[in-house]
Amino acid sequence: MQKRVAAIHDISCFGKCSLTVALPIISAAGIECAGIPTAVLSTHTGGFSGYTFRDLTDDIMPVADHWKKEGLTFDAVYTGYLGSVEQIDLVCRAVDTFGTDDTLLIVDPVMADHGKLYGGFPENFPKEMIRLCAKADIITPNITEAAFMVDMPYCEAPHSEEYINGLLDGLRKITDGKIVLTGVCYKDGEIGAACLDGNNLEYIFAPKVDAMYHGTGDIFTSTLTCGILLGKSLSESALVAAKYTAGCIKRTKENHPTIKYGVNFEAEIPNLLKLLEII
Ligand code: PXL
Repeated sequence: MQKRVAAIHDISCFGKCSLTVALPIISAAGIECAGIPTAVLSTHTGGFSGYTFRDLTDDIMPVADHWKKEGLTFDAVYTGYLGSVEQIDLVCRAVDTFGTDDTLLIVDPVMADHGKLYGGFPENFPKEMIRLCAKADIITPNITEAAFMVDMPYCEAPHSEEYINGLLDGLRKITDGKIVLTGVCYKDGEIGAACLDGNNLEYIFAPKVDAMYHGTGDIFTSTLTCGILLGKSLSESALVAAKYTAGCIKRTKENHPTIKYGVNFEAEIPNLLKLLEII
């Protein structure tokens, strides 16, 4: 049977993040990707000003109720950027509505990076996001998001093992799910993730390309979702995700494009399929 994911994110009409990344990547892996758009923005919020924001909070539960009524089932729900605290609670309810015992909940608590909350998020947002993370089977916070949720300071790379363990200890108090802490960097030239599955901690690393683009977190977790649904382990999936993301960044950097326009993940899709062992 073809696997089926429900991706719950905003759709930023321009800028290659959230649904405009999750849909093509998950589809390329041969997995069906349905979507619940939580908001429609003209662009993402990083680096653009004057963007439009049409809130779709009121549509979340009617979509979930309809899916339930149709008897639709999903192998995974993958949540990303949510526009408000109210949406966090509605997404919890939506997952309870159409999710089954066999539906994996993969939560990327998208809200911050580089030590700062994204524009428009209230200060209490990380504490509210804990409720959704608590329900998750897998969470994929970056260092900033983890630090905000567990009340630890944000530290720049290179990180100490003690700092990463502190973040992981805090996150395990939040969720019984598996944890993929992204943006872990112990030495120059390498960046990756700490993957905690029960008591088993594994690290994966990929070459660190000296560049930063928007939407790369969404590319990472979309790819991780594919790996998991294709039967790979947590750390195998994270390694595929890290390598694909690094490849997208490298290709984009070589062509000198604009940071806020995102990466050329499209041209790297053949490589994604190889990493996922589809071709
Ligand atoms: O890539 C995460 C993301 C998703 N959606 C919106 C964003 C961002 C990051 O800034 O602004 C609207």
